[in-house]
Amino acid sequence: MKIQKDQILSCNKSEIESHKENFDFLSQKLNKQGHDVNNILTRLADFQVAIPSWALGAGGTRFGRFSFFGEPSSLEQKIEDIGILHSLTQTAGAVSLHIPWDIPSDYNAIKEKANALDIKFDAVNSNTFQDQKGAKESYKYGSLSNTSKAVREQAIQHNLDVIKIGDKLGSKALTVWLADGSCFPGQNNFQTAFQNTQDSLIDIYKGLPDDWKMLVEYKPYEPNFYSTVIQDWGASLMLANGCGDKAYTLVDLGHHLPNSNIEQIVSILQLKGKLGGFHFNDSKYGDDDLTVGSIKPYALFLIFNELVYGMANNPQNPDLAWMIDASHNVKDPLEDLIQSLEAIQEAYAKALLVNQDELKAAQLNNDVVKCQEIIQGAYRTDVRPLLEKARLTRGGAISPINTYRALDIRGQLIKERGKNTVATGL
Ligand code: LRH
Ligand code: MN
Ligand code: MN
Repeated sequence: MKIQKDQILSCNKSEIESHKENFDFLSQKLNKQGHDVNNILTRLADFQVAIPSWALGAGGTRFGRFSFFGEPSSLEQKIEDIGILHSLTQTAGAVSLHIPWDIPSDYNAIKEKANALDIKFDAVNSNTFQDQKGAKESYKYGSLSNTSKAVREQAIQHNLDVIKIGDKLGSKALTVWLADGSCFPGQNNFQTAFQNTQDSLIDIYKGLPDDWKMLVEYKPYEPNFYSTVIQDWGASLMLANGCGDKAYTLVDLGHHLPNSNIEQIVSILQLKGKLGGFHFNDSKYGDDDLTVGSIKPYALFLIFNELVYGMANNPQNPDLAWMIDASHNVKDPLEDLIQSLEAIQEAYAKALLVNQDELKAAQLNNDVVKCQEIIQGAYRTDVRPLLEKARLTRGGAISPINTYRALDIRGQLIKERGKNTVATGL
């Protein structure tokens, strides 16, 4: 299933008038304020976010899973779904694979398919949080941190294998997330678990190609509920530093205790040149993996404000691997991803409207009220016409959700793939 350009064009027809009106009004206003609208549009169009291969099927909880039907049941079909997202939004130009959930069977065919749809292979994710079929050792009590050398070696080898798979596809980063930890006090020796993890990561790092990055993801709890070995950015940064220059911290928005100041974490990691990747989602309580921007859009904007500052002022920090890490069980996964992509672009566009020079001057004058006016002035601007324009100039949809529904994409996928499909993943 592939959306044709003229299908999008014809859907755009009914929206073009009002888009033009709204865009002209906004761009005139922004130009008057001294913004370079064309530059903002280019930056929006250039901002591509990877879609995780595990988010294309309806997600589940441990209590149940309700299909949306027509879900992709092979990697090929997942790439096709990302192609649909990309042609509508023009911002989903990459895929992030989770191994072994999505091992390509035919590398050339997969690469050709992705290439034809203008999709790149972003970071590859290893999985040592589940036991794999036929595996000799079990990860029940941890993987890279395990007290057993044989288990650690198996987990190290898996990560090395994932690098090899990613290398064949053109990926340039390995993301390591560990479920390792303990459920009860006294179960683990914190120091031994941490040191084992460091030593294992160093062994993986040794197998990393020169032009690759290793991204170390942290998370405070779940599935372990008393302690997690890589529980926060401090632990991740220590481990990354212990490996070397090509190792970085990865921030997943849902992996923080309530009310953590994520924008400050992001800012300081960039200052130190150690922010390597980002997983977008939203949450009310924990690692809820809800649609980006659905719960705390202001927090997302504040994070983007720091990211924009860092991208402009911290050349010591590399380009980031951006990925959506959201998945749940009440929305059509493609519509959900469209909403997430929109929320990311919206927060980014608003952050680009913050006048950094004025903000710096207000900060130097300790004009606290002015600082807040500048930040919130940008946040309160309705930037959606900018997003529409950025998509439109690339042949995308003015409204991706409306077009998705008007073209009855889910209906067509069901016709093509059948009802009883199940995607691999969570
Ligand atoms: C863990 C996590 C990590 C995994 C993904 C499936 O909660 O955020 O990034 O790889 O979910
Ligand atoms: Mn994540
Ligand atoms: Mn998570």
